[in-house]
Amino acid sequence: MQYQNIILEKQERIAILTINRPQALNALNQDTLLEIDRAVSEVARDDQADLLVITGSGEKAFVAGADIAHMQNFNSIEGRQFGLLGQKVFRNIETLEKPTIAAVNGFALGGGCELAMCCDFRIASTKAKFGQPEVTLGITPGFGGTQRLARLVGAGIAKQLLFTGETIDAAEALRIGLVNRIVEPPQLMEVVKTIANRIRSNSPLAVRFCKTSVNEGLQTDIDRGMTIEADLFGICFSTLDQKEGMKAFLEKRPPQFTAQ
Ligand code: CO8
Repeated sequence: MQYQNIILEKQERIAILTINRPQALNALNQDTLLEIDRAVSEVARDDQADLLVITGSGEKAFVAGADIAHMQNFNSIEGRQFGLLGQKVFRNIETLEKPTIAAVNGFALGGGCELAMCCDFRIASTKAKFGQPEVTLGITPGFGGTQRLARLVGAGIAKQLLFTGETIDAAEALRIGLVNRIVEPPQLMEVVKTIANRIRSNSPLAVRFCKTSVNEGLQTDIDRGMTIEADLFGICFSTLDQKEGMKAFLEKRPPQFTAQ
């Protein structure tokens, strides 16, 4: 499929989606959001793609936010529609039945921080910077930022970042748990691919069930969460991956998972 604002490529069964508008620090306008959505659907259908990595092109930015020039003259209906579009696209990434990793190579502000947060986890370069500066522009986050930031780092730290609009560096993002690891810029994609390959060596079904269990469990009470976990745990025993994983362990050899 042809894209103007993003690049979708595959390296050893890892799909890499690069937001590619470096002249606007990869800011998200409507066309870019629609292309991201199409690309995510493409990855969902692609049997040769096990995992999705999202990153930004150029040395400076992951994504510097929603496109301010695009939003400047919105009325409230257009604003709501744009917010709903971004929310839908990001929710599709969050619920993709394949693991997703944000490789945050630079500024991840506003919609960029929100894009990173809808991935399963974030690995950042030491040059990355994070923030939700919307209040400095007279708006609130609109692509899930108030919801996901509070769930990820807790309500107190989320409110401080949201109310001040301050930008934090990668070390602070690591300290508050917004990112899992920081690495020197030249090593970012290599480290992300190493983690991706480690995930790929495991049962795709079991990994997918872990993702579903965490995501759905976070939206409910602990008792319902335990039921979700027990149901998925039970289903594992109807899969060939479980038979192979346990057989391989007992035979002291690496497993050959088939996602069945
Ligand atoms: N939108 C549009 N263009 C942008 C954006 C953006 N978010 N960020 C940067 N650019 C453009 C600049 O206008 C500039 O263009 P030009 O060269 O034509 O003048 C180019 O990218 C380079 O940027 P700078 O010259 O500003 O680069 P600096 O290194 O000086 O600064 C910063 C880098 C600090 C990242 C700075 O560009 C900046 O502050 N950007 C804006 C960050 C921001 O406020 N992001 C939040 C946007 S709002 C949002 O994301 C809300 C999401 C939910 C929307 C819901 C809608 C209803």
